[in-house]
Amino acid sequence: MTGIKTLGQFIIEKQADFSYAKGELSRLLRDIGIAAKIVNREVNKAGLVDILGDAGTVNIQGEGQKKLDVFANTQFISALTSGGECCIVATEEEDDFVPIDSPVSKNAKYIVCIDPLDGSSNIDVNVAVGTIFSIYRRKSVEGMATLADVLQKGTEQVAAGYVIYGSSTMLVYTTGKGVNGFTLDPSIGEFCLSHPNMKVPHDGSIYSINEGNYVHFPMGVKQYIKYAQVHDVASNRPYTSRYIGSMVADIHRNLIKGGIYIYPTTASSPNGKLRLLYECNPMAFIIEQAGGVASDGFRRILEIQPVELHQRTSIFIGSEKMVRMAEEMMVTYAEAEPNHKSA
Ligand code: P6P
Repeated sequence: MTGIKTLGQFIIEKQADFSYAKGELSRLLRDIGIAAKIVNREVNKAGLVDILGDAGTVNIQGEGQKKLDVFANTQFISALTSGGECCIVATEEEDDFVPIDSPVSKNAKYIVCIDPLDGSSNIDVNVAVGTIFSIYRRKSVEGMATLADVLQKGTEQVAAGYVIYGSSTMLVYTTGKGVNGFTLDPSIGEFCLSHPNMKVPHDGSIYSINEGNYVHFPMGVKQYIKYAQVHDVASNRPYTSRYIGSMVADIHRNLIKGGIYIYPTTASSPNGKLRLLYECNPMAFIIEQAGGVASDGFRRILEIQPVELHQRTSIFIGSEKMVRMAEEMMVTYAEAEPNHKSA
C-alpha cells in the first residue's frame, strides 16, 4: 500500500516518543480503534436492522438510552476488557465506574473515561454522532484501582481522542504531541492517516451554541452572541451560527475551519450540561494540542479538579481569539449575574 499509513503503523511509529511506554498505550489505542470500527458498522446500517430507537432504559444522567448507546457502551467495555491494558472504565452509560478484573488485566495501568456514543439524540435522524475518550495512567500502585485513580485533572491525561461517525468515519487523537486524524477506509477496514498535525485556526467566524436557551444564558454569553451578530466587515462579522446538537461534530468542524463551541449554564443545567471527565477534558486536551483553548468561561478546563464521576461543567472551546473574547465578556458581566458571589 504506497503512501497509506494506518493507525496501527502510526501508533507503533510514535511509540518511541514515550520512554515509559512499552507498548501498553499503543495496544490500548489499538483496542479503542477496533471497538470504533465495530460501532461504526452498526451506526452505518442503523435503519436496516433493529438498532435504532430507544433501549427503554435510562442512564444516570436521567437520559433515555438509545439501543446504539447501549451497544456502543458494551463494545468499548468488551474491547478494553479483552485488550488487557485498562483497569477501570468510567462511562457515561454506567452509574459507577467499571473495574476491569480479568486475567489479562492483572497489570493494567490505564484508566479510560468514555462517552461511547455522544449526540445519540441524532441517531434516529441520521445526523453525525461520536465517541469521546480520555486515557490516564493509574496513580495507585497496588490492589484494585479506585475512584481516586479516575478523578484526575485533565492535565494528567496521557491521551485523548474522538471518533466521528459522519459522512466518513474519522478517529482524531492526541498523546500530547500534536493532533492527528485518521479516516476509515471501509475497503480495507483500516483507519488511514488523512489529517496529519491538525491545527485549529487562531480565529474563526463560526459560533456553535443552542440559542434556544438564550433567556437563561449568563449575561456574558448573551453579550457574546450579540457581538457575533454585529455587522462589521473588518472582523468578519456577523459570524455564522452552526449547531448540530452533537458536540463531536460541532467541535470537529470548528477544529478544521475555526470557531467556538459554547455550552454554558442554563436553567435546566445550572452547572453546565456536558460532563468533565469524558466529554470536556478529552476535547480540551485535543483542542489545546491543536493550538486552541478551552475553559468554563473563567478557568482552564484541564485544571478543574474532578470531585465526582459524572461532574458537569460549562465549556467554551475552540479558536483562541474567539474563546478569549467570550471569556472577557464572562468576566466583565459576571458581577451582573443575580447569583454572583463576589470573590
Ligand atoms: P442540547 C449531546 O446530548 C450533547 O451531550 C452534545 O453532544 C451536544 O452538543 C449537546 O449535548 C446538545 O445539547 O441541550 O443543545 O440539545
